[in-house]
Amino acid sequence: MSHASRLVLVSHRGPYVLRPTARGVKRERTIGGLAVALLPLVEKIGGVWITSGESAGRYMMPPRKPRFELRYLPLTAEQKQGFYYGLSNNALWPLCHSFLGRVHYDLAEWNMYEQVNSEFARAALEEADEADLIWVHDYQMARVPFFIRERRSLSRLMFFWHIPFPPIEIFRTLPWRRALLEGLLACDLIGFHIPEYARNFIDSAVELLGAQADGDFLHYAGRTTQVIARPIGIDFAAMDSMARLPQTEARVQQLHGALGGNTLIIGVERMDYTKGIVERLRGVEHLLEQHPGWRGRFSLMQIVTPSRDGVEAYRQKKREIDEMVGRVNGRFSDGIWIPVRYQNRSLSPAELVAYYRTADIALVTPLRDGLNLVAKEYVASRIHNDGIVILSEFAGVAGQLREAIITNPYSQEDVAAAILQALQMPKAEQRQRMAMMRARVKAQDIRWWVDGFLNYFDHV
Ligand code: GDG
Repeated sequence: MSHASRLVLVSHRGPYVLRPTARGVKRERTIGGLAVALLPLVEKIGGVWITSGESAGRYMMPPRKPRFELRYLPLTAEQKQGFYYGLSNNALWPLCHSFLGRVHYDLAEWNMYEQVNSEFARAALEEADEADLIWVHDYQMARVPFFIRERRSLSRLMFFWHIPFPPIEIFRTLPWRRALLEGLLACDLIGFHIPEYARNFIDSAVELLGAQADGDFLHYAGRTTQVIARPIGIDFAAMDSMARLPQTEARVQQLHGALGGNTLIIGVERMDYTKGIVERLRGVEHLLEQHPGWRGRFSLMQIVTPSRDGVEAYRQKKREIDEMVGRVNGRFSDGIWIPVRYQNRSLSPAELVAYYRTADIALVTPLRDGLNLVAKEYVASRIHNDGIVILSEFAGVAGQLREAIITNPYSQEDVAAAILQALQMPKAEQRQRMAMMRARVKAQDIRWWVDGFLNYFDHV
């Protein structure tokens, strides 16, 4: 990106939630893939990040060493309900993850989505001039590019879609499918994690809008948009260094002591029905049932970070997980050993890295996941080159982490077999597989990912 231009980021969630306290405003890091990935970028190159917040405001961040400006746009209660809980969480999220049974379409919610997207577009135009690069993120903001382009045709516009883009036969159920596609096609460049999602998007644009496809270019309404696949990376170097800190080492030793030599399997996710937590617990249950010899020899540490608890589907899923943990522990615990250790809270980054380092196996079995950063973070934390990743074939990251044990999360037999294979994998094989995964996660890190987008405008 040329140095004369600034970066204007637009996303529903930002890197911090600000909470007013008696002693001023307190900032809390948000949890979630997008915020974790983009913060190092904007801290490095500067610019403005527009996100939604409880009240309007602008803050230089971080306060002591300002690198970028954070601008909050407030949503009214009605907007939050219609745009966020409604259209984003109850329509687009299940639609894109191919959970058609959970989809709920409501015109009033769509209208609210349009209204909020239009407000974000206006804010972006207030921050950016024509030389600046506007980078819009994720499914809550699909109409923003359209509203920007409508008001200023010469904007430099990119989009990254963080979740899956579904096959056309699923996507076409969305009543506002044309508007959503037109929203995105107002961009110069649209990125998806993997080629399958890019292909699905291109198919939909051709079939439902009559766009002309030419390789990875789409021509529509007198404009050309490039569609690329580039899986998001993590800050490998930062994760690797954190894993090597003396404090991390001390915590790892402490955790090992508490485990008494048992194998530790770790699962970390936001509370979400797409993450396959209940199905995974069934896999563990099946294994303990079929292979009693493994009872008492391993534990699953399942961390579930609270998320979207304003949505009934999420509250219900939490109840189901609570019950399932209780059932497995009730059936198999011998009073001292418990098969599932469950934490329904979020951990500090330092604590999370210590868990990654302690765990012999990472169990990452979403029913569908745009990419999945947890698997990459686990790999980056494995500084001794050992450890095993069990990965769902429906996580976008499966194409990159090919040396993982790949499993079908819908099958308890398959998940149980994958865990069994991991429990028995010799160290030499672990090291061979892990070394290859580490090399790839390191080479395709967050900088690699970002460069693919920021360099785009240098070449056109
Ligand atoms: C979306 C897409 C795509 C979780 N619990 C804690 C914690 N986390 C952090 C993890 C990781 C992030 O949250 C979760 O990222 P994922 O990629 O696994 O999943 P989503 O939030 O659904 O993200 C996804 C991503 O966007 C990026 O494009 O990969 O497919 O769904 O970074 O570490 N972090 C801390 N404590 C926790 O308890 N500190």
